[in-house]
Amino acid sequence: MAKGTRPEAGWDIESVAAELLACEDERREREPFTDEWPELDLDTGYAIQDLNLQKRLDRGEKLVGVKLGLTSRAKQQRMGVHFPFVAWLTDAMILPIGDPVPQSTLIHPRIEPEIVFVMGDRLEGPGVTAAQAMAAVESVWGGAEVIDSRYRNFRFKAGDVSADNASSGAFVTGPVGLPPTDLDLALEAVLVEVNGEIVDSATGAAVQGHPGEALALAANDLARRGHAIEPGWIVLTGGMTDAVFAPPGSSVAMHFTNLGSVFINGG
Ligand code: 0L1
Ligand code: MG
Repeated sequence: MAKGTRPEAGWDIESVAAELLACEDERREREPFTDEWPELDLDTGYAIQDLNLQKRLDRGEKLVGVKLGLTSRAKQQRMGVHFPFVAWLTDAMILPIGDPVPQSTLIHPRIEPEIVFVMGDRLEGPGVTAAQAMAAVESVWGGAEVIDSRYRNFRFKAGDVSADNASSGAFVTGPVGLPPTDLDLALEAVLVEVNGEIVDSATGAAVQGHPGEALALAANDLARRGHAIEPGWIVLTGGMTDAVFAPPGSSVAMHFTNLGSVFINGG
C-alpha cells in the first residue's frame, strides 16, 4: 500500500493496522479512518489494536500491562468520546524517570497525570468489582503518560482511537510506590505544573469515581477480548486531567499528595 493512501478495496482491519504502525514509525499524522469508514466502531478498533499488539510482540517488544483511556470527564469532554476503553502497554513505551519527552519518535506529544497500579494477583473478568480489583493491586504509584495520536489535531472517533492503541506514546512511573491500603485514592490529588505555573488539578475521584473502578472496568472489558490482567502488569488508570502540550524547551511536573512528583522536560 502506498503511504497514506486509501487501498483500492477500502479500509479493513489489516490495512488500518498497517497504516497506523507506519504512521507511528514515520512520525506521520493523518485524518481519522472514520471519515472514510464510518462503520469502524470500538470493537473493530480493538481488533486492529490486538493485531498491532501482535506485530509489536513479533518485533521484540514485551507486553507489560494495559492503559485505560478516557476514564475522566475532563478527558472525555476534551476528546469528544464519552466512554472509557482499554489499550496495551509494551516495554518500548517505558520512559525512565528523568528522561525527556522522546520528541524524535513522537508526532505531537502531550502529557497527563495518572494513578498507576502494579498488579500483585491475576484479575479476570467479567463481573470484577472495584473492591476485588483493589485487592489484586500490589502497589500504587503516581505517574504520567506522554500521549501521542496518529491523527491530525487529535481528531478521532471511538473506533479510530481504540485502533490507535488509545494514543499510546510513552509513560513514566513516579518515584513513590505505596500499598493501596495506605491511601484514600479518591482523595489523592495531583497538581499539574507547566513551566513553573499550576495549570490544572484533580483528585483520584476524577477517574470513574475511584481508580479501582477503572481497574475493574479494564478487567471486565479485557474479558470480552479473552484476556485477564496478569500479576506484575502495570495499569495506567487514565488521565486525571486534560493533557498538556510538551514542546521542546518546556518543563512539566505532576505533584501528587502522597505519591511524589514526576518531572518531565520537553527535551
Ligand atoms: O488522545 C487521547 O486523549 C486518547 C487517549 C486517552 C488517554 C487517557 O485518557 O488517559
Ligand atoms: Mg492516559
